[in-house]
Amino acid sequence: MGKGMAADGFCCGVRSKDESQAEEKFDLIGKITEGTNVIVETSKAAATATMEKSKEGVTFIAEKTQPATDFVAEKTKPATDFVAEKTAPVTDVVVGKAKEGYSATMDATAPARAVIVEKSMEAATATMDGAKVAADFTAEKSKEAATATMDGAKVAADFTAEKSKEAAAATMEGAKVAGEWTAEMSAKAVAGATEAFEKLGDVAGFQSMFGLVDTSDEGLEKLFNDVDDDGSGEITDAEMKTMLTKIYGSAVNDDIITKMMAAADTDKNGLVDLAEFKVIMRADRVA
Ligand SMILES: [Ca+2]
Ligand SMILES: [Ca+2]
Repeated sequence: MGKGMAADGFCCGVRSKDESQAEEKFDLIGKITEGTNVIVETSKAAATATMEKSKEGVTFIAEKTQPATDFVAEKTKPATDFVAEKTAPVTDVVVGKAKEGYSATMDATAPARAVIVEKSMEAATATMDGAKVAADFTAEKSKEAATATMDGAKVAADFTAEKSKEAAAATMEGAKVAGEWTAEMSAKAVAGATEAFEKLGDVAGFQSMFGLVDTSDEGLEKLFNDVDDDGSGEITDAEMKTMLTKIYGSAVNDDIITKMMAAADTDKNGLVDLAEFKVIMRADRVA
């Protein structure tokens, strides 16, 4: 209780007007609750009764309609059976005809299918044959081309060999002619030198065999060394002959060599030394 209520005198054992009103309200709420409970209970009972009655109704209807349903079923069964009985042969016929149609189609198309297979085989065989012919043709042509190439190469090789042979023969011929010409010229030179030697006498002849030379010490030493092939410091008959053969291209007569050596070899030892060579090359020099 608040102080405000205390101010109204509610706490002093005396029922105030407000307190009486609150009690009335409380009673009223109790009555409402009670009424509501009655309504709920009554509704539940009514719903149960309705369910019960409906069940009874459905059962009743089912009971009453069953004979009718049976009657209808009984009456329609012959019709249904009749339909089934009548359609069964038709179904068999349809299936049979379909089977027959398939067989007939297979039979009818068998020749055509056989022809297609046969023609395919023929086409395949023809293709194989064509490819083989083409391959054989290519191989044949390749072989021919290879043979032609080989033949061409052989002809070219033969031609080259022939021309080489001809060129070699021509070269040999040319060399032979040149050799003969050179030999002829050498022979003439030797003959000329021999003739000059005979006319000039041994000393001047000796000089003429070497032609015009440098008669200084240096020039004669160089020439002497060229003739003295083995560098012994003395010239032998053989060394003299070798040098003159070099100069004239042909062997000089041995008689000339003997005369030249005898003319130069003043100490008569059979050899010509540098001093003897210088003397004879400078003696009474004929231009
Ligand atoms: Ca010598
Ligand atoms: Ca000598």
